[in-house]
Amino acid sequence: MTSYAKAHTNIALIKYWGKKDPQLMLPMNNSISLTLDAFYTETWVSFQKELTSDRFILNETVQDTKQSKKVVKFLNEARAISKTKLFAEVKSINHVPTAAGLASSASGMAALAGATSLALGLPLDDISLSRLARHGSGSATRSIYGGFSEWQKGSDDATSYAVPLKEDLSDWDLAMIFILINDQPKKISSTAGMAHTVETSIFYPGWLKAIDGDLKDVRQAISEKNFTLLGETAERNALRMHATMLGANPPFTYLAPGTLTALDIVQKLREQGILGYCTMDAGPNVKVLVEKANVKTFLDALSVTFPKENLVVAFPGRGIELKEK
Ligand code: FM0
Repeated sequence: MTSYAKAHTNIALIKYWGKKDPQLMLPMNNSISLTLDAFYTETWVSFQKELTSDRFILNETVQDTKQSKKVVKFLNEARAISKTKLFAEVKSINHVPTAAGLASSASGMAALAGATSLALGLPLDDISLSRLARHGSGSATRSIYGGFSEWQKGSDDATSYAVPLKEDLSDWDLAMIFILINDQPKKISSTAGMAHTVETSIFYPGWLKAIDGDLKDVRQAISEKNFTLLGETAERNALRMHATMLGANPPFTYLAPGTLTALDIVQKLREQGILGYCTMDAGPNVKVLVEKANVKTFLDALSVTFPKENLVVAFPGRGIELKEK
């Protein structure tokens, strides 16, 4: 029997940046994200007596030991919880440019947690799935849900998971435009980048000091459907996260010249009263939060500078789907 899961990626409006406990994957701060329909991962998992080690096949290519490391680490956690010794075959199709800062680990690890839980008979409620996904990747906790969700940092394994904030967005016409500036895998993984930042950045204490205010504003914006408050807070929070990296030693940045060009275009539109707000993750790509009615105006303005095929429009997406196949 093969178990199947499909999970969409999410983009954080309040970022997760830093671990308090790398072993348990507990974050320094809560984060809030929007799950999107455009990018997702499909994963098939089967535990088989015949296997003598785990096998990971990504986009129809067998992965070597190094490429399979995160998946095997996750499977070891799942085996420990379910007390099985069987190895698994994991097949994934990633409908996301891998490791380009488009949060493929979020959809990938959420789908892996879902399909593995189904295969091993582990609990399938949202909180259990979110907790298990956390062992794969922090951002994956939030991809269990559709719409907006918040990862509550918690204080131990049992209390660190995401909860839905607003799953049904049929009454709010939001969209996110992805500007693909570079789809090459990044040089510094988000895991390594955040660890280095927590350890060395003189701005990291400032990041933590501001987080409660940013969280409060985004929660309020979501409950009131206040687009301006949502966007302003998200952009401010993203830039603060990127500032922590500039304050690290040695300093580093994921931002590229194209990132700043995109920020500039969006800011100029805002000056004309056409509202959009930017957020960037551990990569140079920019995601612009807009209202659906303005998507075309933004695409027209951005396509003067960026190739049309590098602009992808996404809408709020659904939570994880599980199936026995
Ligand atoms: O998504 O070390 O989940 O909140 O994307 O695997 O737990 O890849 F901008 C960075 C994603 C962090 C913000 O970190 O790291 C966010 C980020 P892991 P992830």
